[in-house]
Amino acid sequence: MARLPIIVAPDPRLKRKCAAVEAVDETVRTLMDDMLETMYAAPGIGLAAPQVGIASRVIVVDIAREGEERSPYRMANPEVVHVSEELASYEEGCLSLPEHYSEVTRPSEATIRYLDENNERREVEVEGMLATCIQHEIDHLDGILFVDRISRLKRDMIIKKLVKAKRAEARASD
Ligand code: GNR
Ligand code: NI
Repeated sequence: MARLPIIVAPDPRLKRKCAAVEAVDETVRTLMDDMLETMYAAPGIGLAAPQVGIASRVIVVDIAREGEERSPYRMANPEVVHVSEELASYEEGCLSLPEHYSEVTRPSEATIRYLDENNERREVEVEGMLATCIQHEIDHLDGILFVDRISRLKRDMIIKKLVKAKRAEARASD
């Protein structure tokens, strides 16, 4: 297993629409495991392939708390096939928008169809934090960040701060 560097916004690699995988083979399985290792180390509760520079429709999620037993999902080509009318708001964060958080409203329940690590077709019904997290990860596969779902004022403020932080870092490593 390997830990992969996580891309921080703004970056064009976070804005691409990712391609479906043809099948979950050994290469995709290794990517899923590397992404899980990267996510646990961060730490985070989800990670999408574009965040580690891979433009493929692969996500991993584990919302278990520290000390609880791990319960990872490995998903290829995840699709939202049904959402509830009911909405829920959560304070979201993103490893590609470090140290920025904002309330995002999304459907509170969703049905997700995907290929698992054995290339088997599966469907799960999810709710609560898990539903929020999976929708956040699927957004990444379409080049969408949580800041694209909040007010422009808040989005511009966050992006401005990230650009500033990148400039400061570039100067520091000169
Ligand atoms: O670690 C993460 N926490 C989180 C909190 C609320 C809603 C979504 C998330 S996902 C995020 C990790 C990440 O950036 N995944 O793409
Ligand atoms: Ni994210």
